[in-house]
Amino acid sequence: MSNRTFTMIKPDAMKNGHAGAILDRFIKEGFRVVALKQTKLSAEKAGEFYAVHKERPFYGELVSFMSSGVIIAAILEKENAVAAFRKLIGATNPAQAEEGTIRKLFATSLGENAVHGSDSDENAAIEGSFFFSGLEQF
Ligand code: FUP
Repeated sequence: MSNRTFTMIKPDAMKNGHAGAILDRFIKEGFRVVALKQTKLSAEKAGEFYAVHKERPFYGELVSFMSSGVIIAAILEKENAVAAFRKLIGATNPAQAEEGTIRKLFATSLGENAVHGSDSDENAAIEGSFFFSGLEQF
C-alpha cells in the first residue's frame, strides 16, 4: 500500500478564502507535504485531468469550474494516505458529507466541492506526476 495521495484545493475554496484553513487541517491531521504549488489549469489541462469523466453529463461544467480560477495542488504523505484523506474530506456531495469533514465545512455544492482527493494509490501516483516532477517531491 502506498502512503501518498494527491489533492487540489479547488477554485471555490480558493475564492472563498479557505485555503489557509484547509492546509492547516491537512497538517493537523498528520499529512506531511511532499509537494505543493499554486497554479491554474487551462480548460485543456482540466479536461485531461478529468478525462475519466468525459462521457458524464457534468464533464463540461467540471472542466469549466476547474479552470475558472487558481488552485493549490499538493502531494501528501501519511500511512494509508488515500483512504485516510478521503475520510478527512468527506462525501463528494457536501450535503452528504459527515460533520467536521473538509467538504462539510468548506464546500459550496456537489460540483464545487472545495477539494479533490485521489481515489486509489494508482491514481494518486498518476495525478501527482500530472503536476509535479520528481525534482519537486521531497
Ligand atoms: P470525488 O472522487 O469525491 O472527487 O468524486 P468523483 O471523482 O466522482 O467526481 C469528480 C468531480 O466531479 C467531483 F468532485 C465533482 C464533480 N461531480 C459533479 O459535478 N457531479 C456529479 O454528479 C459527480 C461529480
